[in-house]
Amino acid sequence: MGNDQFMGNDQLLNRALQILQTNNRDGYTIPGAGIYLFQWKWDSGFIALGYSHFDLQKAMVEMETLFHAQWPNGFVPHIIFHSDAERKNYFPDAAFYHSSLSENANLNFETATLTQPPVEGWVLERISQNSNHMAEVQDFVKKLFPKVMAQHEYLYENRDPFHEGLVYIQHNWESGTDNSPVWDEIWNSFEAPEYNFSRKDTRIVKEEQRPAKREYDYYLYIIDLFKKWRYSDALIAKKSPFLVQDPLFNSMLVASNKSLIRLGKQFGFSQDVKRLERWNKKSVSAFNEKLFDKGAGMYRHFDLRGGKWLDGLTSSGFAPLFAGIPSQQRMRKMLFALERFSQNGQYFLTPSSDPEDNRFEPQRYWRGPVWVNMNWLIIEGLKSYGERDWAHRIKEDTLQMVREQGFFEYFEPDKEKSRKQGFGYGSQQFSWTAALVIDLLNDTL
Ligand code: 9WN
Repeated sequence: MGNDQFMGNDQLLNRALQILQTNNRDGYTIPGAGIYLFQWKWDSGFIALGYSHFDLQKAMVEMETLFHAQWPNGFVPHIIFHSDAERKNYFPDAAFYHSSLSENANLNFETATLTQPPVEGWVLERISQNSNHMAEVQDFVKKLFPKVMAQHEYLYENRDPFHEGLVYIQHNWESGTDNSPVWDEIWNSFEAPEYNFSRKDTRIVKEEQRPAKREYDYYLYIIDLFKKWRYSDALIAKKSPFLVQDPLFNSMLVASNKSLIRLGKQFGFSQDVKRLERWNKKSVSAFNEKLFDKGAGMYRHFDLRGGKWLDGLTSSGFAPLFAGIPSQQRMRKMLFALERFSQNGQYFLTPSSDPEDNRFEPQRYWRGPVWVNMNWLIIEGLKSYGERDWAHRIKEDTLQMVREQGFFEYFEPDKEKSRKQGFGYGSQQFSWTAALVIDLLNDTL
């Protein structure tokens, strides 16, 4: 850890390669030893992107394994519990999710019953680009295209009850940003019972870096409600207290739509291209109309149940940059918001939640620390707008943070503390940190 302060780029790269090798299992990659012992959906996307720079075979297998567990209705679960041996080491486990209660479940796999941001479309396109369009990779893309398309169809048909072009998430775990302060308001809107269970995560990671126990009660209770409704999307849309149009999730959908449109044209999926274009046009305009907060200069979460924005600004509100959603003018406003998140350079970009919010906690998971995957999305977004200096700044922040703190899951945002402390938070050899550092180091930016 301390040594990482002196790591040059070659050492960073070697360390990243080692981590992916260590975390690689039979056909998939665990996010982090000890704590995340199975395959996670959006992790696999970032990890496959990292592999595509040095082992295309692994990149393709990672994605194929993920889609083996896809449900017949197009839904892709966020955890695939491949290993029976590790079952006792993660909670909630497959037994708690009890996926067979759903008439749509894929009974060949033990899976969770929630999903995660739909990154797969743009991941496929980037793998294809990184392979220089090699024939074998083209075949892989053609094979996976309909599966990714089916996921988008599932989302537009089941997660958009008012046909707005924006899909909702039904659980905080679907956002990828589990204990973000934006959910607090929802937890305050209903009562969850106290669950009696033993936390597995806090055996590995300090309690103050993880969500609070009381929050877990809410996370579990919503799943229990879903079980009562046999995971019917229609009942969930009608009754569940948690129904949110999340800017990160919808940005990933739009970015993937755009990639699928380009890939679909290339590979002759013309009917699909037409549908994707229709969906996407609607999504982008609803996104800009409904989720942009002019005062804050960034995008917000919309609570479909409460009929208003959720309280709080988070790094998810910058993700639309990655999908090319804001106009140039809006993008420039977002730069001011980014600067504010850095607190005049006191913090590495991009703290996961607003440092001026009194709920900001720099060590606790999605309530303050910096995450490499969010930075990577913002860097790529800024590049696409021609904002190379900004992109460069966030890339340098990211690499500096990893050099000083190590390949952690999430990072201390305060630059001075980072230098002195020499470690980050959460899992210590985290796969997407490694995979995305590989991608960043391959970029000439
Ligand atoms: C629940 C695996 C996952 C990430 C999420 C991150 C965390 C899981 C957990 O770990 O969530 O899905 O047990 O805390 O928040 O983004 O995909 O790395």
